[in-house]
Amino acid sequence: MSTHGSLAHIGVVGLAVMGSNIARNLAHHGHRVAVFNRSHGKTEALIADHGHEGEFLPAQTIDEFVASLERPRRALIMVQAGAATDAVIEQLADRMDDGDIIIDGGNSLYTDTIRREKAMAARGLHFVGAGISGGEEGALNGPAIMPGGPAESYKHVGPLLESIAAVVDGTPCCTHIGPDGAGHFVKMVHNGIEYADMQVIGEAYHLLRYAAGMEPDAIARVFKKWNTGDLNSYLVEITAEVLAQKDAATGKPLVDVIVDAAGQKGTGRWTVKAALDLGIPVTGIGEAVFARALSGDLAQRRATVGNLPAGTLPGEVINSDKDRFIEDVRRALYASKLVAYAQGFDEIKAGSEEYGWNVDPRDLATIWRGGCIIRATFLNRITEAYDSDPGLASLLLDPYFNGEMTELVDSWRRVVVTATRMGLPIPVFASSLSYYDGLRAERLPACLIQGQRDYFGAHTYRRTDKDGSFHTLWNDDRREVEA
Ligand code: NBP
Repeated sequence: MSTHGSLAHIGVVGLAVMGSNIARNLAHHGHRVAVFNRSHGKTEALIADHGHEGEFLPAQTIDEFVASLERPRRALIMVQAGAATDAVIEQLADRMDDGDIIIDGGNSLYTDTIRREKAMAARGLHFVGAGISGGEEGALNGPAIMPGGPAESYKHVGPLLESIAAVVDGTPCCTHIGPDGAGHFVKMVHNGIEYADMQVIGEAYHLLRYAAGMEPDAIARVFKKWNTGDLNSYLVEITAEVLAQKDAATGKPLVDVIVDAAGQKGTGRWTVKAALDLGIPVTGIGEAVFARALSGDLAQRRATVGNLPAGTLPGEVINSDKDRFIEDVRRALYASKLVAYAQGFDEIKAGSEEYGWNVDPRDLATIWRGGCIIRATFLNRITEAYDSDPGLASLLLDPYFNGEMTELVDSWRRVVVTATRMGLPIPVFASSLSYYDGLRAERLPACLIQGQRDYFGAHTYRRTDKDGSFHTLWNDDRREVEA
């Protein structure tokens, strides 16, 4: 029921799919929620369809909306990221007072959040950039929430946000991540990991389909089984559902009638751009973003399919030991996924150091266990890993994951060899294995690259046997001089 006369605990601006579901979620948890949308029709639709679910205060104007909030005012923005978010922030800030709190729950770029937080702080307002994951279903029934911003404001928004978040083992999937852009940065990397996770699942499917010759129904059963073990996760669970789905119009597996060109909205790309700036190799996420780009260029693919030589190496016959191949693929998937998470956590660590956020990796593994798209049982293991060694140089060095790798690596290599011989694309399986071997390698060809750089650009190099920087006089008598 709408309640007039009392002030709202929190307000939501932007009532498209995410905002209206978050507003309903808040109302379901006993909060009185002011609601406002630029075009009033969405506000009317929310109240008409769901007004009975709790206490809503619908506003026709932004003035009415701000006036309906108790102090300190808390306004959650759920509008399109970018210019729309800036416009709404300005409208709110113009009407708010010292100590009021603006929460941006959209998928904003963390650098925008840093800028906005600074601008709002200068006006005496608190600004909380909160990453929210879980799509529309999560928004309604319990998302994972990653709020950044001043610790002080978390006292006012934390309990509210925690009350609507998913809960795992009694712990809400929401915690204060760090100052200014920390929450949106972490949400961005979460989405990047999601890209890699989806791609490795896709590669596993592709191998079972085109190397082992299995039908989608049978592969669905394999994923269902995998979901009962180490790979237990939301994404593996829905993969089994999607693969088992039949197209009503043709009777074919639905996956066979879906165009194989993947879309993207940008958070994966942002993760890779930020990683490039920070100098962190997120090869799994990068290859996943590029794999979507390759799939999406249908014109180029039309020109190339069938027109590039595959080579003449005989493929392998999987039929003889299909069960072993399936298990090898499962292990390759698990290993590549571990690498993607290890790289994502490396990026968060680097971002945290660069911006002075002090992000605790244990918090992330804990709050990603529920609500969000990458929720997975193995996140408990990541929490344990950082619990026993908060300064872990790489997740892969944690004794548990290290032990897992011992089990996985032979299968992983076999799968990469098989796929490569058969000409099947496995960008994340293969690049993750190369990354892993790069980490293990005693010597890398970077020594030669330093030599080349010194040759053409006098960039100098360091020696293995003494301190200092050196340069070889390549165009003279090739003596080495100290730089
Ligand atoms: P959209 O991202 O589709 O945005 C639509 C909303 O933005 C509408 O309420 C629209 O108002 C409002 N809006 C726009 Br567009 N320009 C505006 C402006 N200049 N001033 C005021 N309002 C404006 O909505 P969504 O899919 O619900 O997502 C909301 C946020 O949550 C986004 O930042 C999104 O990236 C993020 N997110 C989405 C998901 C998901 O699964 N969809 C998941 C996680 C996060 P109108 O009705 O008047 O046009």
